[in-house]
Amino acid sequence: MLINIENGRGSRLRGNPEHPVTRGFLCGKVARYLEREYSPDRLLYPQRRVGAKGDGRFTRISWDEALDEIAARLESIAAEFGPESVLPYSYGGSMGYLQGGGMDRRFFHRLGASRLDRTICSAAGGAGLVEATGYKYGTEPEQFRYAKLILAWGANILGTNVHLWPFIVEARRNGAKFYTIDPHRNRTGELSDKHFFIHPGSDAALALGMMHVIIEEGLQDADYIARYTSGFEDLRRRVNEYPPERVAALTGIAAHEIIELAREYATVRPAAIRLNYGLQRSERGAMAVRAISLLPTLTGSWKDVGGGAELSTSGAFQVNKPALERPDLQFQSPLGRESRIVNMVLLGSALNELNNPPVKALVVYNSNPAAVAPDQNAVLKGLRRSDLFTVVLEQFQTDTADHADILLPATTFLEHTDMYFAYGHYYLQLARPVLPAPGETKSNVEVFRLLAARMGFADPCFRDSEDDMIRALLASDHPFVKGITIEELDREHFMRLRVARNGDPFMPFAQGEFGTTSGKCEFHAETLDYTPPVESRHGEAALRSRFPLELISPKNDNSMNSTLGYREDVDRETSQLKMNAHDALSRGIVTGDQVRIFNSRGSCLLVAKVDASVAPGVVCAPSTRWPKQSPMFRNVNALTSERLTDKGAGPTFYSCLVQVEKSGD
Ligand SMILES: Nc1nc2c(c(=O)[nH]1)N[C@H]1C(S)=C(S)[C@@H](COP(=O)(O)OP(=O)(O)OC[C@H]3O[C@@H](n4cnc5c(=O)[nH]c(N)nc54)[C@H](O)[C@@H]3O)O[C@H]1N2
Ligand SMILES: Nc1nc2c(c(=O)[nH]1)N[C@H]1C(S)=C(S)[C@@H](COP(=O)(O)OP(=O)(O)OC[C@H]3O[C@@H](n4cnc5c(=O)[nH]c(N)nc54)[C@H](O)[C@@H]3O)O[C@H]1N2
Ligand SMILES: [Mo]
Repeated sequence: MLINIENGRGSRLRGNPEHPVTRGFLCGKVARYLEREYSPDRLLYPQRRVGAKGDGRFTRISWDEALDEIAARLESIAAEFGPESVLPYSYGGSMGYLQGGGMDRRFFHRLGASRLDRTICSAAGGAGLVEATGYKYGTEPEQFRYAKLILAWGANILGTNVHLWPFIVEARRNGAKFYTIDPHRNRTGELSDKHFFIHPGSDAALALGMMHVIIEEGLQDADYIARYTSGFEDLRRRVNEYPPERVAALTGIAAHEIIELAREYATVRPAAIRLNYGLQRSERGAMAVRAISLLPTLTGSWKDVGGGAELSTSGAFQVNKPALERPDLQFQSPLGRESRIVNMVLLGSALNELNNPPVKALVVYNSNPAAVAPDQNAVLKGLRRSDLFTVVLEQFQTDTADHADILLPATTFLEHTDMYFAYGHYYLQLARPVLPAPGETKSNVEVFRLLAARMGFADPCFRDSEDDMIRALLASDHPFVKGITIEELDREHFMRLRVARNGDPFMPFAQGEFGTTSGKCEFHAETLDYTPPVESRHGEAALRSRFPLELISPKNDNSMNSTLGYREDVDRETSQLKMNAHDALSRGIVTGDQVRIFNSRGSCLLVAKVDASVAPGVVCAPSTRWPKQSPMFRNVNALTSERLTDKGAGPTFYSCLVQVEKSGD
């Protein structure tokens, strides 16, 4: 992006017109980022908590006091309980390699702290995609313009991936049809040629049903299958078990629509699928992604420019992560071995139940677990433990920050150096600071560098500059990255990974080359199947009878997870519960009513919006609100569970049964 600076102050942010994917415009939320940059609510000084945990009362201290105290506490906790009693917690605040996973990793590895399994976003889908293709990448966004049929499958393109939208507009101008498959008919669905209301968590069944039709009607690409796949006959037998009538009952999509969709998908060329992470936040999330990702293999669509499928591109960023993160430092820690791994989705249990050793210190940066982690009541209970020492590095005073013992002020991406990967395109990017860091804010890299010095960590890597770290990352022999230099990145700012020759489209599986030992896509039909989520309309009967509604809490168009939760307009949007008239009427609820939404794990208050954007039986809460903006200090994650996905150990935010009632106050 580009910034205009007047008298040392940023006055305008714009997209860079030369960028081949973002092409000169910003999404609505980042276009307003300067409001955040200069917000009076920015955290500017280190602080120590004075009130109770959660109250949010703090007093200003100096950096020396803050760092001395953190170093002393971490040292004494590690000495008494073992270093694994220290848990780092970080995720999506920054997509930068350095601020998101650089000096921090080195620091915690050398300390011997528990390692965090960062599963909260994409782990299930990643596992499913790798099972299907062997890699975590697919069709380039730029090639969608050549498609004649585009399926947005659990992908709110206008809301969460708006830079793909102009390519879809271009395709449609050239006659392409655009369909959405989603339990929520959002803005993207409203603009589609056809919307399929699918029952949450049933996507694998739909994909298997489409395969059934494709194979029964002989619409598969026999040549592609013969050359580049194995196990087709088993697949044929397996999908035989998924006739349209059965799939209709499982998905809520009529049998004739399933048949037409399958025929159209197999015969209109090129056909591109944009699946996104929405559909893998369910108990069968990995299977859903796996089954959908097999569709372009079955039809040979990977051969077409403008065909194939895109879930993520992140697997192409084959930089030298070990050189950045230095996992080898674990062997220099007092532990002298690899430390235990804690799944970030299970933070509630980790804080309340983990033993040998218990979690005694928590260091949070780039994340707001009090808002975004499931089973919020357990998370908050853990964060309120009086024997837990919590450090939070933040830009704003989130709910998590309110629970810190020491709260440290963080810089924004406009104020620090970083190199960025992406999961929606193939450009590696470098950005230098353009604005001065306000107050006493420091970058994550700097904070962990200072802490390492305080704790006497001698390895020279703790004195690395940002540029040293970037050079370490770029020292990769992988053909996608090899030869890209920091000097070139400084000049160009964004560089396409070397996934294809200049000007050529990246066609990862046009000639097979799947990430398996044989290079063939292995269907492995014996493990391909569908069972409904426990928390769904076809799930556990006892649960369903008490909590009959399926709750999904997808991204809000104007939010960035919980990052912008202090904005009034964002708070209004994320305090809604969308309900179908059928479910509202039977509960005496009309638009504007305050409703209580509850299950056995907890409850929260929202404002009903009765419309036709969801089908009967489904409720939808655009997320993620700051809990403290609500009168009950809870958001929808008070309802979501720690149950993990079928593969990848990811969260099941969208497999969540609830009941809704009109609330008294
Ligand atoms: N505006 C905005 N943009 C964002 C974010 C944000 O918070 N706001 N967050 C960023 C992040 S961290 C991520 S991971 C991406 C996510 O990007 P997306 O995956 O596109 O976003 P989601 O809203 O999570 O889910 C996409 C769609 O899946 C639907 N969905 C839910 N359950 C199911 C299901 O069982 N089956 C099907 N077929 N669809 C289902 C939802 O209703 C939603 O419309 O967006 C990124 N971009
Ligand atoms: N119910 C429900 N829950 C969800 C989801 C959902 O769809 N529904 N989505 C899930 C998904 S996909 C994701 S990715 C997670 C996201 O959860 P998180 O990774 O926690 O992301 P955010 O909520 O955006 O919070 C990031 C925080 O990092 C801070 N930050 C930004 N840059 C920096 C920096 O450079 N340094 C420091 N120290 N801090 C910084 C921001 O101020 C912000 O408060 O939420 C998950 N939770
Ligand atoms: Mo995410």
